[in-house]
Amino acid sequence: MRKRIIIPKGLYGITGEKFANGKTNYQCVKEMIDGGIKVIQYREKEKSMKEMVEEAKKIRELCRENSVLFIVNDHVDLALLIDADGVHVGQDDMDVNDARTLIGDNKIIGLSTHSPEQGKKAFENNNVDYIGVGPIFPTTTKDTAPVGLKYLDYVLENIKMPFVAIGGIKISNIDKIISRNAHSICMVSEIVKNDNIKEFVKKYQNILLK
Ligand code: 3NM
Repeated sequence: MRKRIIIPKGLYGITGEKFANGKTNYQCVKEMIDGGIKVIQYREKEKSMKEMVEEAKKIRELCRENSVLFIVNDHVDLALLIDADGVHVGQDDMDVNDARTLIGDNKIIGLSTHSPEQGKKAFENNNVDYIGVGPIFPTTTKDTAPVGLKYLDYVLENIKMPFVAIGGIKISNIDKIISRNAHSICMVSEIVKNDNIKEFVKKYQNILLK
């Protein structure tokens, strides 16, 4: 039976160019890596496939040079094309079993989950390496209603697999996630909006990995 691939603990970085005050996805990823992040997801909802291929190839190389895991959001074809380390899908994207057939056993598959039912189903399917758990707080980055800390607490109690706490996580509320000992934590807008992304990431990696 296939063994789950464990994603790194600490911060899980996702691109979010429209919140980045003029910085490109590439620049943001570079700063996140300089700050010590170990996993990056390329998430891009606004560019053409042609633009995404060009950009993702460059970011893929940057991650490879720095031994940082590189995961592509939504697009299994793009992940395959650029030999990403994995793909992250949502509930309405390609089914994880089909994604596994395409991408093979040695790549990472992440699945967004928003309820105990979805989390439980993901846990029972060993094609899923990790789950996204959220949105924990209100967010404008994704059009999904917040599930609150209740679902996070359910996961901590019942779902023994790696997960990323996500959605509306900011300096003002991250303590609620840190104190619960989440496997990894994602902040999209809160990271990329910083003038000094590197220092911000470094600070939280130190807190999370100590
Ligand atoms: N996925 P921010 S919430 C990309 O719950 C994404 O699956 C979510 O962005 C989920 O940190 C989310 O800016 C947006 O709120 C996270």
